[in-house]
Order: sequence, then C-alpha cells, then structure tokens
Amino acid sequence: MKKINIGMVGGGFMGKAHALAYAGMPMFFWPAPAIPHRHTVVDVTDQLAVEAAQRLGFENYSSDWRKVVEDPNIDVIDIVTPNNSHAEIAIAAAEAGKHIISEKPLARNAEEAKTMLDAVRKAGVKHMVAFNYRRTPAVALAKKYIEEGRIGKILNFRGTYLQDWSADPNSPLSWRFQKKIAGSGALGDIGTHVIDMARFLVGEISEVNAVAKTWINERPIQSGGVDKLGTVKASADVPKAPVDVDDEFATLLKFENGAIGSIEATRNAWGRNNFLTFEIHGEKGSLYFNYERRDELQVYFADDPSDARGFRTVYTGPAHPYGEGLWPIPALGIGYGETKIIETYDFIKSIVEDTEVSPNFYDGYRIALISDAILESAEKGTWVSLKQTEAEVNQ
Ligand code: SOE
Repeated sequence: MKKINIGMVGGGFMGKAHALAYAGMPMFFWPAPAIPHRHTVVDVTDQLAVEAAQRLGFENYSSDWRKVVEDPNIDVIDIVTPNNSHAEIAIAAAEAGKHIISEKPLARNAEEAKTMLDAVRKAGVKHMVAFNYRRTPAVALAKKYIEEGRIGKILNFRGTYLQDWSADPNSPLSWRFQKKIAGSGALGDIGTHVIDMARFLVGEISEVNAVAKTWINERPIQSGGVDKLGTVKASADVPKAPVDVDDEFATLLKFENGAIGSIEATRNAWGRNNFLTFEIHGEKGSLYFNYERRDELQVYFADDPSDARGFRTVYTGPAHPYGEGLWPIPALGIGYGETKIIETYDFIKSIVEDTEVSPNFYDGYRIALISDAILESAEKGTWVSLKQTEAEVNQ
C-alpha cells in the first residue's frame, strides 16, 4: 500500500492530536487511501524533538524545520505550531512542492493568509486547514439534511463557542494572549471554528457587525514556551504583562444567500468547557448541535404530524456520515481524536485521488477576512462588508 511520509512541525497539544490521527486513520478507514507514515517530527530543540519522536511515534526528529521541508523523502508538511510561524513554514513547504495541512487559524490576519493561499495555488499542492469540528459526524449529518432540503431554506444561524480556561486572571500570558504571535484572541482561537461551521452549513458571510472585549488586561508572564491552556496557574508574585487581544466577541451576521445570524465566542465563560454549538432555523425545520454532546444532533421537522412534533435526538452511528469507518453501534461515542482521524482520512484521500479538499487555504483566507472584519467592526461600531469581486476571489 502507498505510504505518505509526514514531516510534522510542532510536538505539543496539536502535534499529539495529529500524530494520533496518523496512527489511527488506517485502523478506522480500511482500506486506507494510503498509510500516513510518521517520518519526522520537529521541535524547537533537539532534546524536545527526540522526546516528541518517542512520544508521538515518529521515526526521525529534527530541530530545523527548513531541513525537513527540503527533505525529498517528505510528502506532507503538517504545521502544528503557534500562529505566527504558519505562513513562513507553509510558503517554504509549498515552494518545495509539499502538500500542507496547517492548524487553525490559517494565519494572524487576512494579508498573511493571502500570501499562503498564493503560494499553494502557484505550487499546485494540496492544502487543508484543520477546522476539525465540521468533521464531527453529527455536524456532517446536519450538512446532509440541509443539502437534502430537509429543513428548507435557511433563515438563521446562531453559533457559540464558550470555554472557561482563561477566566482565571492567574492563567499565564501564553502566546494565545499576544497579538504578535496569535493575531487575535478568542476570535482566532475558537471563534474561527464557528465561522467555519457557519460557512460550511449556511454559506458565505457577507457582512458583520461586532463587539469585542478584553476582560483581563494583564496576565502573569509565563515561564517556558509550552502552553498549558490554563491548567497551570501562576502564583500571585509573578510579574505581569499586557494582554493585547480580545477575550470575547459577538457579531451579527448577514449571509450572501439572505440568511442572518450571530456568532459569539469567549474563553472566560465559567462552567463552559468546549461549548461549541449551533442552532439553525429553516423554513421547514431546525437543527441544534452542541459539541459537549457530540454524538447527538437535535432535529425538528415541521412536516411531522402536528401531534408528534418536537425536537428529536439522532445519535450518530453507522448510518451516518463517516459511519462506515467509525464504531459499529450508535452512541458508542466519538471524541476529539476521531474528528482528527476523519480530517486526516479526507486529507490523505485528496492527495491520493488528486481531488480538492476543504476547508482549504482559500477557506482559511476567507475566515481570516471575516475575522479582520469583525475586529474592524468592533472598533468602528459599524457594519463591515465582505463582498468581493469575482476577480478578487479568483486571483
Ligand atoms: C483552546 O481554546 C483550544 O485548544 C483551541 O485552540 C482549539 O482549536 C479547540 O479545538 C480547543 O480549544
């Protein structure tokens, strides 16, 4: 069976998720389109890279991503580093003719994302952005119902992404709170997942009207580069430095197809852990999803007999999207790992079959444009339009 050699840049939280997916994909989806081989992992020092190779099952290690990008044995460059390095690595990888999967958000802003899109288009390589939640089977089922017209024309999308890991002011100032590294705060980190969901399920967003807020304006300086996502708190005597990104935003939306809606995201919502939800109302029914109950899709069909109407719970399983590869009984339960396995399956398949995959760098670029517009709108207090000419889109 064909083997695809992976060079993965980064050995942290997302490195773990991607390595698990490379190992697990053929176990779930067999025959696999190809075997993703964990060839080389890169971390910032040799010592960290050796450890990452042992932990994550890579054959080789390196502390020099440029060498790995240039290595003729490598087929795919997987970028699982903080946001400020995505563009440099992706552009070099594209120039070296490698297929690329990048963690989200694609870049710190639309200008940077555009340089990445231009590079992959010029090189003719496959490219994907790891917005994995759209690959949750219940979300893919929502997409299927929408495409089949089961809830009719869509009127409204309400999306939220609520977490609480940064609500404590003693959660250290990791890179996720620094504009020069992250680009934005809750918006880029988690809001972009909901923007991806909205575009995937409803269509292109044409206008936004937003508010944004930073609640905790300074945080303890973090020792060491590893982001613990609030699990390790700093003590009160640690010196502090400013936060220059949003903790929270909310935006109204207009879609190109006439639907309206809203998105809000915060990492300061005590009691909410990975509360990624959407409710979609159509002319003939409604859909509701909450990632904290990710095996379930709540569906309401207005053409049910009037004495039987009500939201029902569909537990995803073999009858649903990706069900052929996952577990044999509905509600055995899928998790974060499975969403990454499905993502890997679709990406590797697109390489082997030479087909388009989404979300790709174009989607990542559009999401960056929408994110920039949300920040601009919050600053100006006005609607910001995202309409583009065909020429701009096809550039
Ligand atoms: C932190 O907010 C985070 O790890 C995000 O960066 C991920 O994209 C999300 O999947 C889980 O939460």
